[in-house]
Amino acid sequence: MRNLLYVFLLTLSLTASAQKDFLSESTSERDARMQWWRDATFGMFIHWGAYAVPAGVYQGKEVKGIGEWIMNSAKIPIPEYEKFVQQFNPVQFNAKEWVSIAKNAGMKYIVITSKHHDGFCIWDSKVTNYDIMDASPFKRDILKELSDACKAAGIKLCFYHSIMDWHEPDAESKKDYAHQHTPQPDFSNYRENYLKPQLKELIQKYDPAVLWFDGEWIPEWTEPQGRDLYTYLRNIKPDLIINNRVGKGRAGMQGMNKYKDAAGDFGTPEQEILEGTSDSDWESCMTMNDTWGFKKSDNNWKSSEILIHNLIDIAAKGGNYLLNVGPTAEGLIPGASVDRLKDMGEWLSINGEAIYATHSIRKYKEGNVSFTRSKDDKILYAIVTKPVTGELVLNNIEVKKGAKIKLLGLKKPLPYRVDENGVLKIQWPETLPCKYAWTVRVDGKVKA
Ligand code: H79
Repeated sequence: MRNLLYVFLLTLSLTASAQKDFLSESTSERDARMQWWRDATFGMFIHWGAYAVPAGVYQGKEVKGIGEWIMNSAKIPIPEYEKFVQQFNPVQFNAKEWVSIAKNAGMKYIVITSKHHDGFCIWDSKVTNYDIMDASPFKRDILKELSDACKAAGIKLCFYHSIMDWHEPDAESKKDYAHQHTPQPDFSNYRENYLKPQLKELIQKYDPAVLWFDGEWIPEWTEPQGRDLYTYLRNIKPDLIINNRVGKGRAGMQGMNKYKDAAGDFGTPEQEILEGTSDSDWESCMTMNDTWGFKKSDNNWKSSEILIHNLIDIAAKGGNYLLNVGPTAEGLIPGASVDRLKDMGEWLSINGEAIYATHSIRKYKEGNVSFTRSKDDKILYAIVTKPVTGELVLNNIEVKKGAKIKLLGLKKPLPYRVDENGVLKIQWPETLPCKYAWTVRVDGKVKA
């Protein structure tokens, strides 16, 4: 009897110590874990899966809405949608080329859809046959190839993973997003014996730096389940970063948490940028046109100028920018995206100092000028987003006595004066080193 009691207590303590409570870590532990992500500032989102095959068209008709939702929007039955999976054969896919497009754009991490809502898995999964090896003719492990290419290039690889799943019968939601009608879906079976094992597999095989959840709004998913999943995943990989869609904290498309202590490490504004700075970590995910997954009819591309201005606005407000590409069914990133990413990379090769590893300032903007500051607080960056004629006038800047003011990309310092009212007046150069926006580097700060 006594022995039995010992065995019982031992088991109990082992179970308790095996599951560390990562939900209540200290600020310094959290800061250390988040450091690379905060410094990175700019990442590439990739939405890629079988939806690239229809590319927005079903039965000869254009389907409204975002490309990766076509299964739901066009009410495509599972066996019909599986035909797209059977045709998914992106023979032109070249992981090294994608990674070099991201790297040359100045992006420091990639978040790709391991599985979107449609349920199709683009890695070699032992948990399901609905994956790239067993259900498609391609039979190449996309995530493995990307993982190798990212490692070689020093880019962090991360996975978007949908909690909602329109293919797994037990994942079917009461809200019936995909119109499949399983008689008695057992969501807990899906969660414990499908979702969690797949995520464990992803971590063990490819060591992702971030897991980026989505589709958490189905009523079957709860905050306690989110907390359980968060704890489960960080017990597998302690320094893993996880977005706030792991639980139920997210307040709609605005993306920040609606209650305190919600599970997850950062807020996720979608297709929008926060109004101002925040005390929480956040990342705006946005498209370059109007779809995430490739849609052949969508040519509504944002200009390079808008994309660069968004990056500046986000960096000044202390967030990250996760900018999406939707590759084709052949495996190519659309040319329009590649062109814009090249422009962003050129701009960042001159101005990156003002973007990466900088901090935000409460008064982050004055007119057309956005501010960031170096971590040691010694350098102020004033990023000018509209052409200037004559002098750049800044009302609220304190310059260190005798300091030189420089424009990033130019050798010679810029002449300036501080007038009797303390207004800083900088002579604007005739020739500029780049297009779209220009950074003035000042030894100084924004006045309190
Ligand atoms: O993967 C991309 C999209 O497919 C996915 N998120 C990005 C990153 C996406 N799914 N849905 N939407 C975007 C728009 C849907 C919003 C809604 Fe809701 C879902 C409206 C109601 C449920 C979430 C919860 C937003 C408001 C409440």
